[in-house]
Amino acid sequence: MQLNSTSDHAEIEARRKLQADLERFHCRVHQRDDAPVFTREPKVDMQSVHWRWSDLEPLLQRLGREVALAADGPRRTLRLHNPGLERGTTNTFWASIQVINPGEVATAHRHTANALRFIMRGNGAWTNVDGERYPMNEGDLVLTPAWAFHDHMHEGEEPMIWLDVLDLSIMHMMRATFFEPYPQPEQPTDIVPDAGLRRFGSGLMAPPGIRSAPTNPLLPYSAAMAQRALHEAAGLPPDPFDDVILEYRNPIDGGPTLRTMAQALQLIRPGFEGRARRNTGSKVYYVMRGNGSTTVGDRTFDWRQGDFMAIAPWTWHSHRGGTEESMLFQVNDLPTLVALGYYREEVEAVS
Ligand code: 1HN
Repeated sequence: MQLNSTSDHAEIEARRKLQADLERFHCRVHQRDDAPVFTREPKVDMQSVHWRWSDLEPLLQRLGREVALAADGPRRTLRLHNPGLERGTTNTFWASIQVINPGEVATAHRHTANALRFIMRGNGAWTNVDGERYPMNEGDLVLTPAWAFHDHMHEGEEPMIWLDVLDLSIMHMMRATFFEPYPQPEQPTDIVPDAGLRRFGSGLMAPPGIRSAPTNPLLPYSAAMAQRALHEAAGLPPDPFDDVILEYRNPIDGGPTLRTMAQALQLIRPGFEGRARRNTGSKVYYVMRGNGSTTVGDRTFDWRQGDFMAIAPWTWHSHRGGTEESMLFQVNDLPTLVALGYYREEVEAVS
């Protein structure tokens, strides 16, 4: 900072003295050496990270063998930790990989955090969300909206893993953390099974008269449904950034599945060279199959099946196809940014 005159020094000194007098009234004035309140563009602490399946797989096997799943305790999860943050995968949400062994029950509880599960490997587990019991098979998405009771049980033969994403950092920042165990380890199942799926599962037809609901009443989005839709969309002209991409939607209002986090499924085909874009908000990708690369800032992540990537806010990123067709699952916090009026994006100019 340039100091031009003695009056500048006097003013700085006056601010310091004023501050000292203000402390006991719990007030402050800005000091010239305070960190600025505003920056022209976001200053981002979160880092963009690439996690490789070749590193994760042995760690997951160890976790499943060596770490017990206690009733009423935390889930058995490997958290994808962001080195730029104290906690979490991005600045708003946590992504972890949950391991459940045959015969185990992850006991029932609820919390204010919105959650989703995306099944990575294995078959034969069930989740019960507020009395609706849904199978969890590879590629399925199941939602657990805020404050819904949920428990999971595994009736299959082999260990299973799935991705859990929870908006925990938003919940913490809002000082809105509530948690409650269910009185029994498992919830009973509703008399009419799968009510939400029966009412809204087609996505195109629904009982008459329902125009709104406090939260998305549809909890499961099956792999078969989502992948069929994506392959239909592959017949359209490619999206310049994402090749082929569809979002999972709330069937009542067409909005995102959860209030804070959106999910999408994407195909990236060999030869695709996506344009670069940056936006406020953060994303995590899971590579379901195939290979390709994503340039993030000045780095390139060469990804393949089973890998994860986190993209930090306001960071340029673009995708490129590999040697095989790839399918990626994505979670982002755009609904939160949009709801607050903070969403921005900038796209690379066409050359
Ligand atoms: C949680 O409750 C689940 O219910 C999964 O399965 C992962 C990660 C952090 C905090 C709570 C679950 C979680 C979690």
